[in-house]
Amino acid sequence: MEPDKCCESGCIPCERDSDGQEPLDLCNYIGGEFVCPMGDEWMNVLEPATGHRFARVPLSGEADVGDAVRAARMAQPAWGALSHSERADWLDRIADALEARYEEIATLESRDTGKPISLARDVDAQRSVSNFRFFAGMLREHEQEVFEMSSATNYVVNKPVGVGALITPWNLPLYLLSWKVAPAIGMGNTVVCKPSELTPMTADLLMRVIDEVDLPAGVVNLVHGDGVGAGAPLVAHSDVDLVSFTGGTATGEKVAASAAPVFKKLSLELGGKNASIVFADCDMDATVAGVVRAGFLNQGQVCLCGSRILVEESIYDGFRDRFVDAVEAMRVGDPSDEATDLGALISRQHLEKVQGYVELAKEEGGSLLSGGVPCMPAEFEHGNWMAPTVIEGLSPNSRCSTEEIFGPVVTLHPFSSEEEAVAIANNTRYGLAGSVWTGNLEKGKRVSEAIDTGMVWVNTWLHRDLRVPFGGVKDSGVGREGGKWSLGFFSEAMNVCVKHD
Ligand code: TXE
Repeated sequence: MEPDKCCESGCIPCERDSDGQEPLDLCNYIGGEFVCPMGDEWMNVLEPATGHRFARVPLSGEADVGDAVRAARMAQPAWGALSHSERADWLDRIADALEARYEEIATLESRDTGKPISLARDVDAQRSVSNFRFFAGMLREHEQEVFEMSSATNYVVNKPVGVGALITPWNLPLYLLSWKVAPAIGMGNTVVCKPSELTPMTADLLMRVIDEVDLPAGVVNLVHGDGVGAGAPLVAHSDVDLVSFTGGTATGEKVAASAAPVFKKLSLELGGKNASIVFADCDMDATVAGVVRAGFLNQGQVCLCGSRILVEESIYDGFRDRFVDAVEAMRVGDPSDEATDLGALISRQHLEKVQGYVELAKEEGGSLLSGGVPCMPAEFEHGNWMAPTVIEGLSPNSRCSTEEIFGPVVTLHPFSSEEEAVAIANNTRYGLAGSVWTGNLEKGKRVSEAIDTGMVWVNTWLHRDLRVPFGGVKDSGVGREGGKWSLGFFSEAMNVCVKHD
């Protein structure tokens, strides 16, 4: 059913925006139909760059969640009975249909999140398509594991887990949703998605694509809403078998507390406070560019961002000056402008949180080397703007140096030895990612392996191969997704042992 049909059932009319293309009032997608929520609570979706209303998202409740889980449960047996290659064909159809809307994805994502259009195109749109294609390829290549004994043969059957709850945040909306949906349905599960209420537009687009390609009804369902009203009942639902969650660590704790007592399969990808470690023997030009990108991509709102920059003492002053020059050369501005490097922060509340950390940094003894409020044209005066901010002079134990800020704020710290660099890098409750910059690859590998995180890059950052494990240690999460780890998480490995005649 097309989104506007739900208006005919007498519920709130689906307004359309000025270009007549996008529904302003979003609907849930349940059992292959776009449906209005049962209640009548809505939330305005604001454009971060202007503060203007962009759409309205339903604040669905327990009853909507119940319908979606029921639809997913009903669809699961038939979907789970398809072969890997049949499901791979469905993923490819979704990828093709998404690719046809590449520019639409980029535009919606940029408008909805405030990120620069170039980033939305090259990262968000590109990865959303390639996630479906990649997992289609993996499913086709997937071979049953066999373990021979002299007296018997073991073989492993990867069965679907059942109904999955997929909960995603606002920083990389479709990128992260597609990263979960593709392997989840690829392994024969059916799913209920709960995207961030702040950035629902591309999740809605994905549902329209899924509807357009005629994916069997109930395989992918979506319930819009906030964490308390829709996310929590979804995680707690007795008919949900697995939960894949990406978001803040505090929310992850609640999700784990709800899912663990009933033994739901659980994957948590949470926050980070990642270190970029710069050694004196690095290639200075490439390192400055790489560390700036690691610090400020997506306005610093990526869990992998390197927000603590540890610099070997002997080059500290020279690196700092070049780094600050490069940061100040970045253009903060209109997200729809191709030349923009940094757009707006996701929300007023988040901006205030990030600015609060800058104030705290001053109280903790830090000095601001750059930052402030950028001067924006009148049309952006109600947007959530902040210049990229560089702070030095903080103790590595300070709150600003150890807590996740999740904005365009980095702190610089000198170190005098490898051991000290590793100790500072590990001096946080988080353990997601990191990067090491050096001309000595042996040292790069040695230091990488000493850092307590799930992933480290040497002389690069966010250099992603979709086959590798992705996830964190300590308070950055539980479990791994990516490549065969995703296929493993979204399935139950069953061993069958057949005694030889
Ligand atoms: O995320 P939340 P928020 C970090 C970052 C940020 C902080 C809070 O530090 O400042 O988290 O951000 C849903 N049960 N990251 O509050 O609340 C919610 O509706 C089930 C890091 O925006 O974690 C949304 O769909 N679901 C992160 C999703 O959880 C619940 C990216 C994430 O929202 C729920 C974003 C509940 N009780 C923020 N409460 C990363 N790892 O990349 C909320 N939700």
